[in-house]
Amino acid sequence: MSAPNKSYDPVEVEALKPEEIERMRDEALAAIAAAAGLEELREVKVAHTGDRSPLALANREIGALPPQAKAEAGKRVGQARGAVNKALAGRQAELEAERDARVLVEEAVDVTLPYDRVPAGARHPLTTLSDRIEDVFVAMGYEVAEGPEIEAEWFNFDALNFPPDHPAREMQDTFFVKPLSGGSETDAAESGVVLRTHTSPVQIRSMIDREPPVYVICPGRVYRTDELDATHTPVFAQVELLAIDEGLTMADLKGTLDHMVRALFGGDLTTRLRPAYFPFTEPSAEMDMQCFACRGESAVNPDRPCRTCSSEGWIELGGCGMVNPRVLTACGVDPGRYSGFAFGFGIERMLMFRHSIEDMRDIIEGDVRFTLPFGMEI
Ligand code: FA5
Repeated sequence: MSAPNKSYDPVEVEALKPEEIERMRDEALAAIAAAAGLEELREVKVAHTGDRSPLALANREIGALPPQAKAEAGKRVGQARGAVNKALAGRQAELEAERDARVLVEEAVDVTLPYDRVPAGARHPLTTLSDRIEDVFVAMGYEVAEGPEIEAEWFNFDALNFPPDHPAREMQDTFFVKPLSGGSETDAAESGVVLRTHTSPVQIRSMIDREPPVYVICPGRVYRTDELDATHTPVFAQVELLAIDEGLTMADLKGTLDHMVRALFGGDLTTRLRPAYFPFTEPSAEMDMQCFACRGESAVNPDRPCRTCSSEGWIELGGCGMVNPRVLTACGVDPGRYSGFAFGFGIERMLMFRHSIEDMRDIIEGDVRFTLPFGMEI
């Protein structure tokens, strides 16, 4: 074992001289006090307390000192490091407080300022209702079909068994776009042009475009020269339903209508058919649904009047019937093999009785105060 190095003088170790330790401490304290931000303080911390900092390096020298010198040198370095760490923590707290105060000012929100965002829109209740109706039929396997709003007279009338001079054409007051060209009224190419008065021409287009069986639902906008009033508008929306298959009967029509009103209005509501006339269906009927508000009770109980159905117990919904064989023939469908049913109604009227809307003008005027309460139904 070698003898301790008695000639070793700790005072001679440069880094451990008291004035040197003081200089390191003061340099660190000055750098800490001068750090203007938290990022800068982080760098100062690494430089003056990290493994390669002057005080850390001086600390390492202590291990090589003889025992009698270690305590004093350790105390001196320890005090210097303690002072530096304390100053660091103090400056850190100061800078954090400054940052928080600055963020509060810089990111302050003036909640009294008027907002500039465009309010979220809502779908129009007519669209929502039309989508719901489509959903009911799509769930039964029907396909959604569409057609043009500017329509050949042949599709709007002739193919639907409205003969040119027949008074039935007067049933729907028509906007004429282009009169007959003087050619044959049995040919779409030679036909006049109208704004379609109903969605029934989409029946014709669907039968011509598809091989039977055909199951389509045709929603769309239609036009009539009706005056705008509480129950009429010249532009309104209809939904048409068409089913063509082998062996379809009025019972299938009735069952389909019953299902529709139950799906849309709930419960075990029923429908009834009253004789009517449409050139394109034979037999034809007007369809009424049982009142969903009083369930028919107001008609038999004078003590329970009902505003929804005017105490009739029934609400008129639209026209329907078995597709006239002449229409099938005009579309190239063999009436000996196929039969079908059709149904059409107005969406504005359904929306009116569904939500107790008294004036149709409220629906079409586009005032958001009317549409907003219907919310953002999808
Ligand atoms: C038709 O338009 C037939 N195409 C319906 C049809 C289809 C019958 C298939 C048979 C088979 P109508 O002209 O009755 O029928 O009109 C149907 C519905 O449109 C009416 O019940 C009513 O709800 C709505 N309607 C008619 N005129 C207006 C109008 N000016 N404003 C708002 N809704 C209207």
